[in-house]
Amino acid sequence: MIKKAAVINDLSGFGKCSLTATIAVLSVMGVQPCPMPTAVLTNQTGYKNHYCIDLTGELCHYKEMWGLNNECFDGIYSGYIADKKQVDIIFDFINTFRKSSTVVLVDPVMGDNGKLYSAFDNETCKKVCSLAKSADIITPNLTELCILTNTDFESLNSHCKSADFLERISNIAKSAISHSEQRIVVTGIKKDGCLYNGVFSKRDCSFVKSECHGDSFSGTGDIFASIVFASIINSESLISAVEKASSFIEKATADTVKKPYDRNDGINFEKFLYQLH
Ligand code: PXL
Repeated sequence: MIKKAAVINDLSGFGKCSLTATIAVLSVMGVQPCPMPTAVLTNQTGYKNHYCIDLTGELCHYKEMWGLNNECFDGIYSGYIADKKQVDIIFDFINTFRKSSTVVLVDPVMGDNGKLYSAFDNETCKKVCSLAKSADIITPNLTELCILTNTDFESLNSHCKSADFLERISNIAKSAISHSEQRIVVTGIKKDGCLYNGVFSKRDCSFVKSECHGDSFSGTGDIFASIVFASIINSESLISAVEKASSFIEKATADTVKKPYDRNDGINFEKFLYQLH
C-alpha cells in the first residue's frame, strides 16, 4: 500500500509554494498527497496584487467525509493558515486522524526575514504557535523560531557574524521543544555567505551547511519541509532528510540565479524533482 498524507495548506496560482510544492515533492517521493486546501489564492501574498478565497467554512467537511470513508494517514502536514479560526479545525483534524505511527509535521508559516507575512497578525501567530506544540516535527525558519520563542529577531540576527551565532540559535531552538519527542528543524539560517539548517531534539543538535544562492525565495521553506516530511514517512533519519532537502534547495536555487529572477516566483525546482525519486 502506498503511504498517504493529509496536506493542509493553500493553493497559490503563482509562487511555487504550499500545495504546488508539496503535491509535487510527495508524489515523486512515493507518498500520496491528500490535499485539504485552507485557501485558494491567485498568487502568494508577497506579490503586489493577490486575491484570496478563504476556505475556513469548508474545512470541517474534510474531517467528516474522510472520517465517514474510514481514511487513515501515515502523515499529516499543516502549513499556511488563512484565518486563525482554522487552527481549532486543524487541531480537531489531527486529534481525529493521528495514530501512534502518524508523522505530524507543522510548518509554523508566519513570516520571513524578520517580518510577518501580510495576512498575519499577533493573534493568528499565537494560534499557530499553539498548533506547533502538538507536532512531532516543526520546521520554522529563523523568523518563525523567534516568534515561537518570543525572541527579538533583529537583536538575534545582529550576532550573525559572531562565532557563537549558531550556538545562540541552538539554545533558542532547544527552548522551543515543547515535548520530549518533538524535533525541530530551523531552516534558512544565513551566516558568512552560507546557509545552515539546524536539527534539534532534546538530546541532539547539529547543523547542515550548504551554499547560499541569491535571495530568500518564495516556496523554499515549503519544498524543504515537504522533502523532510516525505523522507520521514519513508523511514529515513531526520538528519539524512535534512541533508537531502538542503542539497535539493542548493541545486534549484543555483539554477534559478543563472538568469534574472523575481524572488516571488520561487525557484526552478521542477527540473530536479526526478532526483528525489
Ligand atoms: O511559502 C509561504 C507562503 C505560503 N502561502 C502563501 C504565502 C506564503 C508566503 O508569503 O503568501 C499564500
